[in-house]
Amino acid sequence: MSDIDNINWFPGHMAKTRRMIEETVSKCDLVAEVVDARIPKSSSNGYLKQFIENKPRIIILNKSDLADAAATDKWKNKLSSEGLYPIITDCKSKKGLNSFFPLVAELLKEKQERLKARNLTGITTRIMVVGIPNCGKSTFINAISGRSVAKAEDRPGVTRDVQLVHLKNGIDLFDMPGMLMPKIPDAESAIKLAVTGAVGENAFDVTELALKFCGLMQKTAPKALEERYKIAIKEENTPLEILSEIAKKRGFLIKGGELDFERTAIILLDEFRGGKLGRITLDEAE
Ligand SMILES: Nc1nc2c(ncn2[C@@H]2O[C@H](COP(=O)(O)OP(=O)(O)OP(=O)(O)O)[C@@H](O)[C@H]2O)c(=O)[nH]1
Ligand SMILES: [Mg+2]
Repeated sequence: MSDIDNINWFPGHMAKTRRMIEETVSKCDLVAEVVDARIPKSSSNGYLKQFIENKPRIIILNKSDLADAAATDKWKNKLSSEGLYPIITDCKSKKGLNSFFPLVAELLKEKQERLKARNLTGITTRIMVVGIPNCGKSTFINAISGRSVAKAEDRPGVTRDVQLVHLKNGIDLFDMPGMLMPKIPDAESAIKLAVTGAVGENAFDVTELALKFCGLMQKTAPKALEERYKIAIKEENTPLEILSEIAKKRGFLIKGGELDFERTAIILLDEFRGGKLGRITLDEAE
């Protein structure tokens, strides 16, 4: 188990994933990048740009049910202004999915017309679905295809190979394994990726991560912790004091009456991931 600052973000299978993405992109008409709406910046694989050539790039702001709605709208505007094509989705309740196929049709209209002019009709459209681990790529594919075709589970690293999914409307989707960038740009992004579930649980110490999460929440959304755990957070509080308060309120003790930090850490991260702390966006759209 390593320190969160020393996680190996790019294990061997990611190099393989990178090769698969490089190979698949050349076969595709467009790229759909799924990002976690709670962390649109930290979960966007800027690293992908170099592979994506000039294909149109749809950004799927997924898990929007867990993110702050106003913040997600801001992100959508920001991404649009950057020449990307964002949509907002919640694949659990299937919200926002209706806008996907019309957007694809619009983006590929010229190409289709060129093909039609040459009498080349009935050609399959190919879309590569990429993103960091656990952001919901496979769930998205299942939701828009209306079938359970791609394996999806609540842990990173579920999809390990490219999976081709044929849809009835003449579109082929490539479900790709999740990929992180080889170097996470800053410590805060690393914490955000770990707390939202993009990195395997065994990669870091859970109590240490929860302490960093307390520090992050103190800065970004202290009210969410205050309301959930009925505690008061002051600016001068340390992360350890915050975690201690949560442990006390929940009565998490180990033998001898000491606070059970590990149990508190597990519950805190679990509750955040499950949306029990409310809808929280950790990346601000500047
Ligand atoms: N709350 C919420 N959960 C979602 C949403 N979309 C997917 N999930 C959950 O996120 C978890 C991961 O989903 P997957 O579809 O396996 O993610 P993936 O990106 O394919 O993951 P890898 O294949 O491991 O890279 C599952 O537990 C899904 O149910 C969403 O919009 N909202
Ligand atoms: Mg998957």
